[in-house]
Amino acid sequence: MASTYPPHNEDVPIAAIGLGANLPSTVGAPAETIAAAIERLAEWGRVTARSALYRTAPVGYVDQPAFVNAAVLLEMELAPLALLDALLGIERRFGRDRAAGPPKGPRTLDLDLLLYGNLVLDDPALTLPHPAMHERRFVLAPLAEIAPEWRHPVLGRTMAELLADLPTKEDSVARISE
Ligand code: PH2
Ligand code: MG
Ligand code: MG
Repeated sequence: MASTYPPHNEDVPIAAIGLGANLPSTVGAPAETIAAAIERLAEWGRVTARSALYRTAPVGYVDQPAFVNAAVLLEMELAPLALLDALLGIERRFGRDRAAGPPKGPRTLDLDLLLYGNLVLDDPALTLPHPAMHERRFVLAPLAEIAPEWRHPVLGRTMAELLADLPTKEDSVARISE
């Protein structure tokens, strides 16, 4: 069996989750929402690593406030689609309304399932790895901080390598916490 990164109990799957927010939520400003969302994630499993918070320039739909982004590793017993349901439930608890606003537009909380062990999945409800993760500095900067050696199961490159491969745009992502 191919090994996953980081080393962990082989019986318990590990997921990488990207967090993002750029509107105030029911608990406060984006940085507070992200901290509170990580506490909610810890109710579903063991948060084995969490990145710093990053202030990031909006990508895709550019006429919106800067985002706060982060990443965590979660060891848990949930199957991928059950974990996705849990993430959507947490988004709703922080006031996310998927029907409101433009695609890729402002949001109170976005929880993206980026990686689930070495699983490659093409399901109408969930694509793994997350199909755009390797193109996004706001995803790779926090994730490479906590899982630099985790190898993308399709591209075969580690998170650190994928980050280094991105075109330089030094001002698009800035670390704002320890
Ligand atoms: N999320 C998006 C669209 N654009 N830009 C940044 N900087 N950070 C995000 O999390 C983000 C984005 C859609 O999910
Ligand atoms: Mg999302
Ligand atoms: Mg997203």
